Amino acid sequence: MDTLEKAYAVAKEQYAAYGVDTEAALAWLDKIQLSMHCWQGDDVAGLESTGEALSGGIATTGNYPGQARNGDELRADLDLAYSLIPGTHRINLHASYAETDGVVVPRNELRPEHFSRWADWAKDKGHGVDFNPTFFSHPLAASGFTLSDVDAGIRQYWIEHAIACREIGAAFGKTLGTPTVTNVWIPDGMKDVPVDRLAPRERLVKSLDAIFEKEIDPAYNLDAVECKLFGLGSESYVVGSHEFYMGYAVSRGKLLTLDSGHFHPTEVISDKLSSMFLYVDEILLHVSRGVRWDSDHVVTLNDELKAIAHELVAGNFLDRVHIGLDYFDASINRIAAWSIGMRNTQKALLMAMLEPLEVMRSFENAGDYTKRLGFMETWNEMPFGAVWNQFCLTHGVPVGFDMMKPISDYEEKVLSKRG
Ligand code: RNT
Ligand code: ZN
Repeated sequence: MDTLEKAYAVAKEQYAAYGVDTEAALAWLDKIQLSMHCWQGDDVAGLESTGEALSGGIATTGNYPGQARNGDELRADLDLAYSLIPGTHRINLHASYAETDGVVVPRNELRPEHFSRWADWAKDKGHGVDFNPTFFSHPLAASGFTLSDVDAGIRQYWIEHAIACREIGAAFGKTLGTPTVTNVWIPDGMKDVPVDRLAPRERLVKSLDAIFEKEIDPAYNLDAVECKLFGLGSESYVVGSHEFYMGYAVSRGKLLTLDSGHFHPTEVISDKLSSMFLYVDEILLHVSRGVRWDSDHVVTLNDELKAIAHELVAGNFLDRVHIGLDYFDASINRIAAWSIGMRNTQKALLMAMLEPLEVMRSFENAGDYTKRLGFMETWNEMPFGAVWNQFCLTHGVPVGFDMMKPISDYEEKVLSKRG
């Protein structure tokens, strides 16, 4: 037995002493597919080749070499990232990643065939696809408004775009045999204090209702709506706030998207899950990490990530949640950024799956909060890493920092050669 195997054997016994079956936890984690966001690979640039700068109050900073410049490069980079992440996972695409061979296709005219390369690749590699209409980096979003714009023509363009995207989502879902979650996030908002907070929200409700008017089989496409507190340049007012979409999702039976970077700095989505699951069937997560004014740092294994995972497991919500990642860091190797965030999300889930909930609940239910705290704090000393390493080993992916080796090799051979 080598060191890692020995460590796992000992860890297994330590967990078993608390009634925790590590093999069952590993088998459970195996069932969880995460949706990896394509946009980390090219700094949210997209493939439309219209030369539009990133807009919508989101921004990437950094100029680390190796940004993917076309679909083939992006897919090659994604392949490497997936090879470092245990299990098979989904891909989350934006409409701006259409491949139209140099022809500029208006976004309201996008069709499934503009994504055929993605569909072929996804089918070949076994990735389910999730999708997003792109309401930014576009001249018709230059006012800072899209679905809630005062101009009916602008609203109509974006309504048609979102309708087209639901059809594309459904086509992916049908082809791949797994429903696409199509997520609507719009940047609409104001830098300074508005006079009228109501009218744009009334317009947004109407636009969304028009988008969702046609029923689509949930076996092919599921609709989600994503709120935000503020963005760069929309500091004073965001039309699609939390209350707005919470009400919309509940009243219309849509999925609610909770992005962990979209709330006040001390406000956490882990505390929202048990409330929202009482009122919506399913939730889409955008796992991210807010740092001061930025909502999109690479996901680290921090307290909030662990808390989110705990809530999903303890509340038995894993079959009602779609876990997507959403961040973009252009200051480090982008493949590492993907792998680190994905692996961390899996680690947090595994930690939660290894918790002896019965034991922990018994202290709480007895009102013994001293023992509850004592137990939870000493539980941190458990040999979690040995169980995680076992998961990596059985999936044939690198253990620990060995993950960096193939990334460094690829950086030297491929990424450093990109202009
Ligand atoms: C922006 C939202 C949104 C985007 C992606 C690119 O704040 O989080 O989800 O990050 O759609
Ligand atoms: Zn998001």
